[in-house]
Amino acid sequence: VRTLFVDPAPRCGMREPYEHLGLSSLSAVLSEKGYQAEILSAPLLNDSPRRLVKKIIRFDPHILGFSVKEINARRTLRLIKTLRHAGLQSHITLGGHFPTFNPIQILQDFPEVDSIVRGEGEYTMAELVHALDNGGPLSTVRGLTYREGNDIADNPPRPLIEDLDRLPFPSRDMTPQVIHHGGTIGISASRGCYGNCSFCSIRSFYSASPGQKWRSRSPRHVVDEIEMLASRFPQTPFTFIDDQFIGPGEKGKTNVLDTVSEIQKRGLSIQFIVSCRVDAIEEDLFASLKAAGLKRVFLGVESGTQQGLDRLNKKTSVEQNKRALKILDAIGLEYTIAFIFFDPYSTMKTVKGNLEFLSDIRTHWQGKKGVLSIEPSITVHKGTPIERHLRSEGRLSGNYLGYRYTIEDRKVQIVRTIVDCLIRRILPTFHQLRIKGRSITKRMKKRLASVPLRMRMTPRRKRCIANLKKPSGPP
Ligand code: B12
Ligand code: SF4
Repeated sequence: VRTLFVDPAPRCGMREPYEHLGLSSLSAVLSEKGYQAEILSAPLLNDSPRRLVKKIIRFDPHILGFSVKEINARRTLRLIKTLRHAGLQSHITLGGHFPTFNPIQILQDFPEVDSIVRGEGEYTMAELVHALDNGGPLSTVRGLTYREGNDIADNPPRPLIEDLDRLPFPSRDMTPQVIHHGGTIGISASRGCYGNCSFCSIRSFYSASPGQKWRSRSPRHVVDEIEMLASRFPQTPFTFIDDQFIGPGEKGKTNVLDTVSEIQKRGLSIQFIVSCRVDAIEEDLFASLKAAGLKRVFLGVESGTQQGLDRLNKKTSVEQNKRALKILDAIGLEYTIAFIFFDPYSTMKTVKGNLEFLSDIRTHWQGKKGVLSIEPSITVHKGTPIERHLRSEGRLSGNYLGYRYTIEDRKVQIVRTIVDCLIRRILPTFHQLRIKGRSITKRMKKRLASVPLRMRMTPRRKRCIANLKKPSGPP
């Protein structure tokens, strides 16, 4: 049985190339069980949908699996329709966060899709392949939602994988390509997060299956993989994709310190990047991490006002935000600050507060060590607390393929529209040009010229402007 996994995301000019560790892990498990599996990464190969269709049809897999994030959902479903029109007969299954939260709706609305793998996919996918290969029943495959005649069957959830050390190391077919394009090696030491931020779907994703929500591999197992990769791909930095590199409580800290000492004991000279919450930043801990090769920290600062942090349910304070940056500066570590400028409840006061905060800390992010990564406004994902809130307030429009909301305070809504346009459309132009460094004026003119045009023309802008013209007051 030939299985083809596809990452259908478009290439984003601002982002480093990456490997899809979810698909690499699925592919490794299938190979371990004796099945042939390959991965097609559209962002890595810079494949247009048309080229992707051609490649998939040429491959002609028995089973075709797409990894779908909400942002890529429409694109993927369009692609699948085109594949079916072109006569593709494969069993098409979807996995990842977006399908996990919307399995029934997708199967109802898109007859081209045969099944959905919910939650962690390794063992569900292996059983699905086995059942399809042997004509076995799908009703016993836990974690699977599938078509049964005209009905949709939603099997019980599969418990989370208890011992992550039992999984084979992810396949590394994509790694040489990623490195060739200047990317880092992705590695996963744990799954899940102990936070419950209102905009994030991690907690809901892992809570949909029974079992412990945060799990880590043993330090020795992680360093075994690092050692193997460091000898295969010397000099390439690693990126830990863990939601929280520092796990909860003492166990989380001990785990990290054990990993550090294992790296040092084996004399591995590596560099790595991690993500964590601001309340996990401790001087001693991060000094040890730096000694083991930590190069950059991706920090979830998110807001500059206490009101904003509370609304996002970050369970952190503005002081903790500032303290974390001070510690990283003192140790001499580089960092990227993740910051969300607007949320559905933003007021002029919180917008000003955010600006003041950014201006307060600008010595950090304007300096050599810091980079500011602004998400102009929250994207509402299915399965998040903020989605439930906005829905209960009747403030969500759109559907599971993409939600929209307006900010209550209309002045803030205007500022958001402008900032959105600046950050999503204009700034990327400069960024891309700096990276690629070619035909600067030509591309800049083209890009800037298209912005006001698009603002006037798209239906979304029209709706947005119509909303702004409505008299203010409670909606
Ligand atoms: C690393 C990462 C990235 C990297 C690399 C992405 C990648 N595809 O690997 C980069 C930086 C590029 C990235 C970008 C973005 N990301 Co991101 N990312 C992550 C992160 C932190 C880890 C992903 C990972 O490797 N997990 C570990 C592997 C083992 O798990 P997995 O990928 O979920 O795969 C498992 C299952 O989901 C399932 N599965 C997944 N795909 C498939 C497919 C099939 C066929 C099957 C059967 C099963 C299956 O089985 C896998 C094995 O168990 C996750 C958070 C998370 N914990 O997952 C966010 C996350 C996936 N990202 C998210 C978002 C929103 C984005 C961006 C939109 C951010 C932005 N504003 O630009 C972009 C989108 C880029 C794009 N166009 O696709 C959201 C998705 C939310 C949603 N509901 O769709 C997440 C969940 C973060 C969050 N806080 O909510 N991301
Ligand atoms: S701390 Fe990060 S990963 Fe955890 S819930 Fe909050 S945003 Fe999500």
